[in-house]
Order: sequence, then C-alpha cells, then structure tokens
Amino acid sequence: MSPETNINPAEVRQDLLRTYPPKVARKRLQQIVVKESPGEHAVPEIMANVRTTPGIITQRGCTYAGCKGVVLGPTRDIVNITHGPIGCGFYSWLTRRNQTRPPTAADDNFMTYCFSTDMQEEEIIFGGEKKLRAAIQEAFDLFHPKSIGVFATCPVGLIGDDVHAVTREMKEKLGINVFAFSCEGYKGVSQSAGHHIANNQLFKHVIGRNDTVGPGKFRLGMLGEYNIGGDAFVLEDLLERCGITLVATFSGNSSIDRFENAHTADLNVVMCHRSINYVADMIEKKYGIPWFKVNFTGAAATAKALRKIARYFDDPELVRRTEEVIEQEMTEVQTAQEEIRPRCRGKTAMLFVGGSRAHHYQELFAEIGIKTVAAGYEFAHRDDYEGRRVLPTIKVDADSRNIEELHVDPDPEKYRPRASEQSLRRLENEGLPFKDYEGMMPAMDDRSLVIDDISHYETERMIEIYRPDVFCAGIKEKYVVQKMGVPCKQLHSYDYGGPYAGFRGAINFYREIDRMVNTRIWSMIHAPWENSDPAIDAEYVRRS
Ligand code: CFM
Repeated sequence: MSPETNINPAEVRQDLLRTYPPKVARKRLQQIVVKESPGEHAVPEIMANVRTTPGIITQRGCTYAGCKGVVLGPTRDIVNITHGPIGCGFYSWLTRRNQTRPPTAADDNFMTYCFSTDMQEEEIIFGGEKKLRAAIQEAFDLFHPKSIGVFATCPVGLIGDDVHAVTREMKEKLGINVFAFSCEGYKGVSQSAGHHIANNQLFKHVIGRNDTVGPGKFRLGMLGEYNIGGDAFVLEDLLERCGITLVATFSGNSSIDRFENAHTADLNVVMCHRSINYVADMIEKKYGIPWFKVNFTGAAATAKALRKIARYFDDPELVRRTEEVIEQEMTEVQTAQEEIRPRCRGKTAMLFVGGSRAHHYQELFAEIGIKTVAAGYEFAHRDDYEGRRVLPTIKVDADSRNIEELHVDPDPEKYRPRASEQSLRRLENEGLPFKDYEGMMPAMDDRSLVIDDISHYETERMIEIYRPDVFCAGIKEKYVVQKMGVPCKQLHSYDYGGPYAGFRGAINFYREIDRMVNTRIWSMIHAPWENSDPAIDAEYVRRS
C-alpha cells in the first residue's frame, strides 16, 4: 500500500475545495497549503485559529474543554466544579485519560470524582449563583480541599452568573484558595482559548504563592506536559536519573503546591508550545526564569532535550550523568529500531491532532522509516505551523481580543534573573536558542499537505486519495477511519496504549505502530452492503 506517492498535492488541494460553496472554498484555500520549499524561512503562510464555518464537521472541542479538561484536568488536589448542566461535567470527567500518582495514600486525589452544580431550568431562568455557592460549600465540607476551581459553561455566560464574585466571597469565607474560570464553551474559537483562560487564572491566583526553595541543584519547570498515557511518569524517572529536580509540571501528575512553587525553578522547558508558551513568557518577565522549547516525543528528540537542559545548567557532573542515561537508553532504542524499521520503512502516516502532537509525532514515525504525507492541527495558531518569527505579523481578531492578555512586570521582590543576558546570548550562539519554536512546517518534507482544522469531509477524501498506512486522530474520527480500512491511532488518549514519551515511550510506540501497519485485518473487513448477498431485501412501494 501507499508507495512513495506520485500524488500531486496541489491537485489534491483543488479536489478538497471542489465540494464547497465559493465563499467557504476561498477560506479553506488559505487553510490548506502545500509545503513546497525547504528551509525554515520558506514555509508558506497558513490561516489558523479562525472560527470553523457552521455546517462543517470539525474535530475541534470547546473552550471549556481546553480549560477544565486539558489544563486543570491532570491536577489531583483541586476540587474542580463545573458550573453548568450535568453533560458538560460528565463528558469532561476523563477518568481514563488523566492519571496521577499522589505521593502517599493520605494525599488528596479528586481526579476520580466529577463535581458539577447540575444546573436545571430553574437556575437558567432565575440564576445559578445560589446553587454554585451551595456546591462550593458542600465540596468544602465533604473534602476539605486546599483549593476549589469553578468552571463556567455556555449557559452560565449567557445568563450572566458572576462566578468570580461568588468565588471571591467563598475564598474569604472558607479561607482556602477558590477561583473561577470564565471559560464558557463559546468564548473562543476552540480549546486553545480555554488553555489561555486557564493559564491566565493560574498565573494570577496560584503561581508564586509559596516561595520556599526546595532541594535540588538543577531545578526545572516543565510546561505543556499533560501526562497522557503515563508520559509524565516516564519523564519524571528520566530527569531524576539525570540528577535534574522537577519543581513543577503544568500539568501532568501535578498538585497545587507545585504550581504555587513553580517560580522557584531555574529553567523552564516547554513541550506543548500551543497551550502554554505565553505562560513561559509571563514567568520569565515576572520572575526571571528563561525558557526554551523541548520535545520528549521521539528518542532522538528526547536525547536532544536532555542535552540542552544539561548544557544550560553547565555542570560537568550533570553532563556526565545525562550522557550515561542517554547511552543506556539508546542501546535498547536502537535494537528496537533495527528490528522494526525494515517492516515499516516506506509506509505513510497522516496526523491531524490538537495543537502540538501533529508535529511531535512525525519525528517518532520517522525513526521507524514512516513518512508523514499530510498533517495539521485542530486549533493551533500560525506560530505553531510557521514558527514564532511570524508572531508580530499575526492579525489580532475579535475572537483573540476576547481572551484577556495579562500585562506582566518584573515582580519587585521575586524577580531574579537566573542567567545574565551575556550567558544567554553565548548559549544561543552555541546553538541553544531561547524563546524559540520553529513550528511544524519547516520539519516537513516538500510536497506534504498541511491542513488546518481539517473537516470530516476532507478527512474522508484524504484517505481515499492517499490510502495512508496509519491515520492519527481522536476518538471522534477513529471508527470512521477504520471503517475505511485504515488503522487509526488515537494520539489524544493513546487508545489503551502508552506511555509514548521519552526513550521507553518511543519503543512502545514503534511496537504498536508496527503491529498496526502490518496487520492485514483492516483490508479484510467489508461493509455488509458490499457482500453479494444482501442481508435485507426490500422494494420501494409507493402509496398514493
Ligand atoms: Fe497541547 Fe495537549 Fe496538544 Fe492541547 Fe488537546 Fe491533548 Fe492534543 Mo487532545 S494541550 S495542544 S488541547 S499537547 S487534549 S494533552 S492530545 S488535542 S495535541
């Protein structure tokens, strides 16, 4: 299946657009681009982070999902109350996706619960603040948490409940940190707005509340790692073996204490650029902690990330230990690659996922010889495709203006530059750029197709045209893709697999993909109507 394709991506693009009315086609034309020129500065411009045209079936989720589910979901000891109808809370329960390891059995872990005000018609008509107040009180009485978060859903915004006033009042009354998120589902274009709302509130209400500097010589903050499939556990182990102390992670396997203490790290690394890059910037401005982008997806990328961290801290013992860990791990990785690559080489993949994985996983596929022929994000912004150099040229539209931009100044007491300008410049000259991300497109081959916010129709056409060996997306796409005879790997929840981060994760991924692309099962299934003997026979009878 799928040899090095002779398919002309420019023609595919025209093909995809043909079905749309002219106005929609003109918009999609800007969101579907062919990566033609090599090199970082020759990537085409793509339209991203704009509203999906009504009527198109999108992969996207809502702002509430990005805030409550993605950013706060993996934190174990905040009671997260959904203020809204029960469906919003129920569908963001995520008990299978969110994993956590409390340090002891006595530590709080509310992840298995689903807290909601369960709004009814009565509250929609007469207001829900009373019920919200009662819910906060009830949660406090039952669980005595250190903190309570409240998440607004669409109806809350529409009827105008003041969630912030209620949480301020309850914070005072209960003496614990209670804060709210105006993350109504419709608030932004996608979940990306929800990340921003979540992160702004964490920055305002949580980060910086505890100045105790814990032990550890090399103190690291990890931003944009959400412990999907146990990824965080692999990374925590890896860092510990190198001798690096993880101060806080936003927000895989996290706790509120760690968030409050995050400003005591000496370096921040950013995994998922989309969901959190602005927090890295804000922390740097306020507290003086520099940041750079890393990627722990893929064995080579993991080794590179560890080396960058060791280089920054500039300590011979750390460098030695890091190299030792890399060497140990790479032996096993190479054995796995050598076994699996011959079976996978030349196969093709498509990735349409979120706002960072469609990029990161291309590397993992490439390590076993699988080529990505097309990829795209659901909700990323232009900088995630084209690199941060386009940031000054991104037009700020009404939807973006709707999301609060915090103005941040150096903290008069807590600001402490961790490295001099001079030493940062020196490291940059040595190939360790700070505050930089090149985006997905420069890393892709020429003639690959890049599609933002792919529609359901386009997904089907792409599969028909390219017949990829594996398609990566989420649960909403999975069975449609598989019914077309192509295996679908979920990269949001990893199906039941994972972890895929770090070296051990990479080996897991190779093995799973090997099984998926080399099984013949998908080509053997046929829809009932494709059989020669119809199961049901009927005649059309017209009555007049
Ligand atoms: Fe970042 Fe994420 Fe992603 Fe994301 Fe997500 Fe996710 Fe994702 Mo699903 S924060 S952008 S909103 S890496 S939930 S953990 S898998 S779409 S690519």
